[in-house]
Amino acid sequence: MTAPNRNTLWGRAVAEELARAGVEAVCVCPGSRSTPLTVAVDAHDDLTVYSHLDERSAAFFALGRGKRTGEPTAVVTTSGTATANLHPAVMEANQARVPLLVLTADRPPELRDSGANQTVDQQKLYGDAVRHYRDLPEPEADDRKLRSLRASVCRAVGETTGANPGPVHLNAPFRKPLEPTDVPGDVPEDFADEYPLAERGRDDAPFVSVDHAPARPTDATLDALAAAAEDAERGLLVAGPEDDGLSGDAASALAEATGFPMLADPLSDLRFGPHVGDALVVGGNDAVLAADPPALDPGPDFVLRFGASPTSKPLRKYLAASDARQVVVDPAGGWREAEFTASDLLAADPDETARGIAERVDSGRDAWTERVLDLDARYWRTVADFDPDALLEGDVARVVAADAPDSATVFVSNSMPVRDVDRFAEPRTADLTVLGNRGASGIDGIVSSALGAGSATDDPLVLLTGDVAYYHDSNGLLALERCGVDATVVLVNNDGGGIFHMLPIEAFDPPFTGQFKTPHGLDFAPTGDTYDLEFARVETIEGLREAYRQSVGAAGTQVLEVRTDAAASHRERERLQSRLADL
Ligand SMILES: Cc1ncc(C[n+]2csc(CCOP(=O)(O)OP(=O)(O)O)c2C)c(N)n1
Ligand SMILES: [Mg+2]
Repeated sequence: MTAPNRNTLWGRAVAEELARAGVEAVCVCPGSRSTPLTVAVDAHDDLTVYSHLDERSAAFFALGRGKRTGEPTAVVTTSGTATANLHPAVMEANQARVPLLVLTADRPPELRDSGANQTVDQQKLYGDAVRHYRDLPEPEADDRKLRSLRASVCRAVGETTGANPGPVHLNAPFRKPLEPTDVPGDVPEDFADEYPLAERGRDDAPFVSVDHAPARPTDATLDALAAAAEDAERGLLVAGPEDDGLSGDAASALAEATGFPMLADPLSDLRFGPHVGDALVVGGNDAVLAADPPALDPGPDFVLRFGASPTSKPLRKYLAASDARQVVVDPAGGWREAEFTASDLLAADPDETARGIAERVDSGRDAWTERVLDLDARYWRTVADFDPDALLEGDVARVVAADAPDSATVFVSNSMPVRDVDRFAEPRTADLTVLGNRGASGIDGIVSSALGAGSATDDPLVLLTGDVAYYHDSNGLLALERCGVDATVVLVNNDGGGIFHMLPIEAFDPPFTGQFKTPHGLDFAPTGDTYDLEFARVETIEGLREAYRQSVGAAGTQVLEVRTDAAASHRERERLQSRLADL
């Protein structure tokens, strides 16, 4: 059956190619100009539509889903300022390399820069933050144009994945009528018979199948790296934040062959999982490496690095101060090394590289390995014995990671939560997928990103967040009901930005309290009624443990608020730090 008008034909082709190219979900925001796209994705059997009212939340929800699945989620918006609300998530997707496909509807070209309503300049709106941009042609029932449209959508989906995944922007102009109303003659009666490929595409396959083969390191490169690893006296692996980087199995093979311990960032996807133990995973970088005198001295003479720049500043500084040879393995050949200390960049698939080295090396554990593992064991014993009088922020992070069920998806907000997970979350063999927005480290969109990740898994979903981040994206809580996600939200409420106590500005008050710490005195309990969730306040570590245990096993969403004292929590972190001198 031929479409009632060109816009319907166009929207349907977009939806078909999205689904055939592997997109499973589309976040749709209400608006008129995007009607042809909205009607088409809503009607498509293979696309799950998540309806969002706030575009910023929609884009972060899609981002979170992309982080969890490694596949792009699409976002559809109307024209105008709606499109700019996607920008923070696009930036994060760019820098954290998360697949994301943005479809913005636009007014027809002659109305651009004319003063027409809800018309803004959407051309290349996100600049260099997207892997690919295309202004689609105006819809028309035309063989070549429709083939070009189908190819453009497949190309766009393809550009979101591969060695350098990220966001892609398609801008789609439409003129009225936008609804599936009959426009006689707009699509010729015989169009489907004349041009079946343009009209229907390839039925069960995308119009263009895009396949990105991983970049394999050459034998010569692997031989050289293996020789360097064999020669090293104190080798170290560093795994930075990466959603889809080195796998646990490849990390284990590398550790087995080289005996190198691995400093695993909490967001590396290697701090937790069945490989821990085999892969010689150590953690607590934020505390251990900041110890004075240094706990690991002399340091490594050879470092193999995977993932982005580590969250832990002490780890970054430690690497910067080292004169070891440092090889960064980056599948996209990107530059994510802001200490400017790497000596080699290898643009190759991390798993291929790790396995290739492992096959060529047989040196195994030595005294250096045992020293690092022993230090790690003593560090975690110190953390376990550390018993502050009050329930403080580090304890919350410890409970969230230690008591998370096997398996679980744990989204960790920026600011102190991710740092506390680094410092207080001991490596475990439980299958925890720990995610965060560390590409641009915004405290915006955290709730939505977490719920988007939760929408893509049957795992229990946990969000560990600060109060400012919770407030910032409280709009995102609407997705609990609208998108059918359950979560356990552990809300660390220290009445403002506790992180700023760590900065020298703390000593300058004013403006410290009013402009940096920003206590707000907000009572978050009413978000329980507003968003139909259970809100509970916990006061003790036992209370937190019990409420957490119940929540992760229960249906519905529970917010567990822990009120903490930011300054006291910092003093406790320092007290832990001072004990490390004795390790
Ligand atoms: C969108 C955005 N705005 C501002 C900042 C700067 N910033 C970093 S941490 C922070 C405070 C976060 O407070 P909260 O979520 O309560 O965490 P806490 O510092 O208390 O651990 C702010 C405003 C940012 N990273 N992102
Ligand atoms: Mg706070």
